[in-house]
Amino acid sequence: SKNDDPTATAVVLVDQASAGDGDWVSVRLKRDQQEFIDHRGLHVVVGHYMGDVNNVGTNVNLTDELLNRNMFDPKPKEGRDGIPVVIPPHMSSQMQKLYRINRFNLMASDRIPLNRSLPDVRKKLCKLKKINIDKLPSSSVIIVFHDEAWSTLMRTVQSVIDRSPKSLLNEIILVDDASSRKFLGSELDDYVAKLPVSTRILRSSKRIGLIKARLMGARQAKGKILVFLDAHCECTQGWLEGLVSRVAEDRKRVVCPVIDIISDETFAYVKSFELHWGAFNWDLHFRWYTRTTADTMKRQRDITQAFRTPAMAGGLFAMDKSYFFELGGYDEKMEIWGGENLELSFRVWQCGGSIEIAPCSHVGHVFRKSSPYTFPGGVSHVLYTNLARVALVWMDEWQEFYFKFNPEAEKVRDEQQIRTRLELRDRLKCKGFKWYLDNVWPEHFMPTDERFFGKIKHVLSNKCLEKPSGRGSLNQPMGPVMIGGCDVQGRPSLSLMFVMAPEEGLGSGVWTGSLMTDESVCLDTPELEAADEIALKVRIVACTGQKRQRWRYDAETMSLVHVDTDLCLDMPDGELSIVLRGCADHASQKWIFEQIPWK
Ligand code: LR7
Ligand code: MN
Repeated sequence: SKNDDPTATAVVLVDQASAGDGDWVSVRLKRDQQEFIDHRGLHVVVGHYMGDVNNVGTNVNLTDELLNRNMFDPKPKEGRDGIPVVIPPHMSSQMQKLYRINRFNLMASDRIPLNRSLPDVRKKLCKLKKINIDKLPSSSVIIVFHDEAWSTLMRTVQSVIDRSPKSLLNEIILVDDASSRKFLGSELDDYVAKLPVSTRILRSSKRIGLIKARLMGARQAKGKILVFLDAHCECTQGWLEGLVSRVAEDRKRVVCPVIDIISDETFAYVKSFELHWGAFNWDLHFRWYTRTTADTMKRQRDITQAFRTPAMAGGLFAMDKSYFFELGGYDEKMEIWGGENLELSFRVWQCGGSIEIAPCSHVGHVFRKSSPYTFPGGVSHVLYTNLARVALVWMDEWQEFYFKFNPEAEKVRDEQQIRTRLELRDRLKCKGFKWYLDNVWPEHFMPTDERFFGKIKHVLSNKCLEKPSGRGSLNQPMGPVMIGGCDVQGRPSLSLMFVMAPEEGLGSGVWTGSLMTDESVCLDTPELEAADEIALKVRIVACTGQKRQRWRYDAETMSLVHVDTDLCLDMPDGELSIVLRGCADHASQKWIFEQIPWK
């Protein structure tokens, strides 16, 4: 039915291997939406729909050919030492077709042997540092998967076996979250039975999501330490010792490796910086941030030292098994994917533990640009349910901030039953979110009662400063600060918000400090090679705490002065760029700090 008949049911079959990204999304289903993979491996969306249906009607039968596990025999030298795989040009159309199945280059992965060599990417000092493994406890490595490709899954397993000291590896537990691909059934059973390390497969008959799948694995684990990995990882030399030695010293430490990048295109192994730490943004999405220069200097004394991080990425970490359950495992009301990483991070910190990154432990992970699998119930319902639960249980008054600016989460807020998680928080006598922000993440950019939070309005044009949409390294926003309408509908208003923690306190008429916004970026000086009154565009870059990012706002004169240069923020007539100019009592230099209630 093509019209808005509310009783019409659309059954849409989309061949995931030949449909482009987002094809099925163009079907807007009104209610009762369900998604699943049927027995042929087809992505099925059932529900009542409205509007146009595009790209529907082709129902290509793909499965047996395309989902077959080894179309290409691995070649012994392909991908060795982590070098990129090059696919011959004549195979590129098939390569692209295969890419869509898992959202990574399956053809490249299949050509790499399961036991490929990898460089030892650790710093020299890490290799020199001797860890006495005789007294270390052993681990259960838990890998959950839903319809993972054979070659990535088995390369994860093989790298664990090949690069872990025997005495530290108690077992490997694979948790199959209701995969539909045939080769993950008895063929997988037969394969793991022959592995030299005890490897068990636990299977869930219905889709439970990665959170409950990990719980299933954890409950069965025999090792003293739980080590979680995604199903498309590769471990490098020394990875396990680096993690376990830290947990063994203090059972309340949760320890993450440095996560290196396995290219989704070429499967090259790319070492990533050891200086990143994890936190989140205003939408509660996990983000990497860089440490400040001062911090880096301090660490120079011993670069092998583990460092603390406010949050973990979620997939790769080691934790004492008894501590994991003492602390409440995971929130079992969380579905499929997302949010559990922040939930565990907050819980560990607020309830007396710590999270750290061990720079001498490196594990590669295939980063994907999109998800290959279905989210039963719909992506946003799943994700925002999980994030709403994080906010409700752990974030105290900051939950109001989160819900106020994230309407998708607000929608599912009242449905959440969180009593048992709040009881857990009580029982463990956990500290509040304010404590977390003050002590674990003092560099944070969340609004507080002591801070200005709101828009910065240009008096003359009635427009507001806005965070740039461009992205720099680490995917942080970067570029010249923008100016735009202060109340345009349909644009996320969060991009207009700035935060300042005035050194003088909010009560006084003059405020000095950095002007931060979401994702730890700050209003910065333009490049000042020719520092005079030549108009130079003011930029937004990563916050560093340096002098060049200090600003002084005078509510009376309405001027915003760049402290380091004593120049004023200006938007010259008729232009839409923000510059620094010699201060003058000119309307183009007048700004209003418009405070917005954050909770
Ligand atoms: O329903 C599902 N059932 C599953 O078993 C959905 C997923 N899974 C499996 C899946 O097969 C995979 O092995 O769960 C694992 C993680 O799923 P991914 O690889 O699709 O997730 P991701 O790498 O995109 O997401 C990151 O955030 C997730 C939030 O829930 C999890 O915490 C992932 O473990 C996490 N991955 C990492 O931390 C790796 C480093 C990425 C970064 C930064
Ligand atoms: Mn992953």
